[in-house]
Amino acid sequence: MKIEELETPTIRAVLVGMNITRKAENEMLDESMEELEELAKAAGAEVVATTVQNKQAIHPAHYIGKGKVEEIAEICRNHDVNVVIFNDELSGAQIRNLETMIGIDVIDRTTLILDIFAQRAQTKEGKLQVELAQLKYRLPRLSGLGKQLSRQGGGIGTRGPGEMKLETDRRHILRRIDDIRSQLKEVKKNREVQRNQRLKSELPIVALVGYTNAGKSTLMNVLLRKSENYDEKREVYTKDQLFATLDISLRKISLSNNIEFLLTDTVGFVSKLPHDLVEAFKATLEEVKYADLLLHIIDASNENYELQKSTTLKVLKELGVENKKVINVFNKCDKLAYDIDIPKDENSVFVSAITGKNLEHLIQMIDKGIGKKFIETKFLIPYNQGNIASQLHEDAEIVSSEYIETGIVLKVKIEDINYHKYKKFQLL
Ligand SMILES: Nc1nc2c(ncn2[C@@H]2O[C@H](COP(=O)(O)OP(=O)(O)OP(=O)(O)O)[C@@H](O)[C@H]2O)c(=O)[nH]1
Ligand SMILES: [Mg+2]
Repeated sequence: MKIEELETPTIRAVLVGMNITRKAENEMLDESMEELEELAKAAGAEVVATTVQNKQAIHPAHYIGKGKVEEIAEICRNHDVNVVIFNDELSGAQIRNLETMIGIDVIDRTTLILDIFAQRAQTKEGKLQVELAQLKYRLPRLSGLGKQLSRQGGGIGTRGPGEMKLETDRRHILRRIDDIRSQLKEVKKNREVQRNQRLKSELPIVALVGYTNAGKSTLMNVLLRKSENYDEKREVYTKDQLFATLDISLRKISLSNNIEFLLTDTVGFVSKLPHDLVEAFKATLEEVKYADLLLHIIDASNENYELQKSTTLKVLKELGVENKKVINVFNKCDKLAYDIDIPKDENSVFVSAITGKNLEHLIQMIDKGIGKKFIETKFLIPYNQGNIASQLHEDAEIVSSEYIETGIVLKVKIEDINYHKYKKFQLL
């Protein structure tokens, strides 16, 4: 027997969903509950039971009806359950009431997702971002979290940096939030320096985006293996679990026929991704903003792939990058019972990162996507960079110019290869 098995007590969970009638999104409740189960597993819990209540409206004090609460309390008593996980966000008061009525810990979907992120964060930046999101989520719920705050580690929802500090007062938390924000500002500065160096390299940037577990990191490794500068140590972590990747990674890919680009791998998305988390990860995800091309990886073998696809598009919109050029990469086609050809739509391709099917075709599409083309965009050139402005006049066709306080705004038509030189001046 492995020691970890002795040390890690199993967390046994009951999942609770709410089907509020006449709400369009409830058509997706089944998918959402299945996903909640995956999330619970990803946090290390074993799901004992799942229950859904159909109701016209939520109960303000305990979210679900009293009868349902009693039913859940009974299941928990009979099956040694130690946490009840709700599919929707709960208020502090609702959590407190439910915990009193059921007698064990109650958490919501957001707390669960934040918990997974707290477990997975590796880098200093990732840890700070997750802690910030956790604190911001807990702050308005403090009055309801008396029980959770007095706990130390252990179960879901109590992990994560800063747990000890949460036992002190609200002011302390606010101070900690300020402190994290300023630390993140520093990290951001460093990131900008690195980014400017990268932009100078003039290589186009391709970003992998998509739902968690779609195969983004696997695809990155496959492209790395085809790359001339392949080094096993540069491979990224992949696993059949939600949120395997939390930290951004960037790799140079050099393929035959002079196809060269920088590839970034990012955190995956999930439906109802907590707003605080998206906010907290915006800095990391900013890399996506600077991408020339997005590869939207979709797990074609997942029966909910349409929902997953639209969720990703929603998050991209929230990040303000919905207008980027995108290739829809339908991955895992080896798992499909039927054989799919490349769709007629010229921006889509079916691939398998595992068998290598259609990868050459994808590479051709990437090449085309990052190849020579004209871009219409706006640059803001500060007044003290007159040489840049005059160089730009040579490299691009100036459509219009406008003088503002911080510099000159030039609307230009510029060839792709020249565009990279000025990208850091782009007005986003
Ligand atoms: N059968 C099959 N499995 C795949 C394919 N691509 C990826 N996988 C598997 O899918 C799982 C998830 O792959 P990852 O590359 O970690 O997925 P990801 O999109 O990076 O996920 P997150 O980092 O969690 O957002 C792994 O177990 C992979 O082996 C594929 O083409 N076919
Ligand atoms: Mg990944």
